Amino acid sequence: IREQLASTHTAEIEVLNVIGSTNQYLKDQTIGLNNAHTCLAEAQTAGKGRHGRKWVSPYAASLYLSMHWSFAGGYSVLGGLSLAVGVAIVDALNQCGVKGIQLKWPNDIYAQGKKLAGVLIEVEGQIGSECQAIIGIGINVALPTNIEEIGQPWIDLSQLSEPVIDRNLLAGTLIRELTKSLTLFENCGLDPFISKWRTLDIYANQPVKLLIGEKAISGISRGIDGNGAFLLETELGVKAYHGGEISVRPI
Ligand code: BT5
Repeated sequence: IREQLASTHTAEIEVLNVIGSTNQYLKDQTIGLNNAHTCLAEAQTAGKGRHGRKWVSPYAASLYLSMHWSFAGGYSVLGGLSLAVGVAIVDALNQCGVKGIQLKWPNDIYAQGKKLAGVLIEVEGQIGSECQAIIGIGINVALPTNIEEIGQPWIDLSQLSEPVIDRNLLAGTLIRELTKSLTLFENCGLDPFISKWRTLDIYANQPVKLLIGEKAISGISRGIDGNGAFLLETELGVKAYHGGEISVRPI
């Protein structure tokens, strides 16, 4: 099914040098963009993560990519999109020979317990019954040794594959996998991605702490439900948690 669906889209690709943020670049021009329209940059001067956090984006050291996709049905159909994108990233990395990747709910890509890549999905206002999503991905390829403070343990592909992976090959593979996965997600939702996501879950059955604003709840991670919500087991039973304001930490 994936191959058949993929044949309906051709990605238009813009390759830029230094810009503020590839997500912002597409956000500034969503009207008129076709699905799978992609931009890549060599460096970002204002690379962003979630909730105003910064994505450290030195020159020619990583992949900075954003893809536009418009979803019929509005915001309500986008639950779990970052999980489907995570699976697409792992598929692309596997095809490029990088193994041992894990996913951390809801939007992080890890290797050897350190952050390798991140996903930032931004949704623009609804136009008719459609909403415009910008799917931003940063993957560390070979960060310089004098990199500025990142604030958490990180890893890059140069530490995971020898010789270091070619960025053009990775970009091409990622664009193909994303196009397939977003087409599949648009047609079938999160369902086709769930079992694979569960096999990649870094916290499967581990004790964790959920941070919800000022509140912290401890329990055992029980993966995700069919909508992509995080499942936490406490003495009160298993409860599903949704929402971008939630972070998960190991105990
Ligand atoms: C993310 O946010 O992980 C989403 C990152 C998305 C970046 C891409 S690059 C292309 C596109 N254009 C953009 O402007 N953004 C997207 P979050 O879960 O909030 O994680 C942010 C945290 O990750 C920071 O507070 C740091 O601790 C850490 N971090 C920052 N830069 C990093 C890097 N290069 N490698 C690993 N961790 C990093």
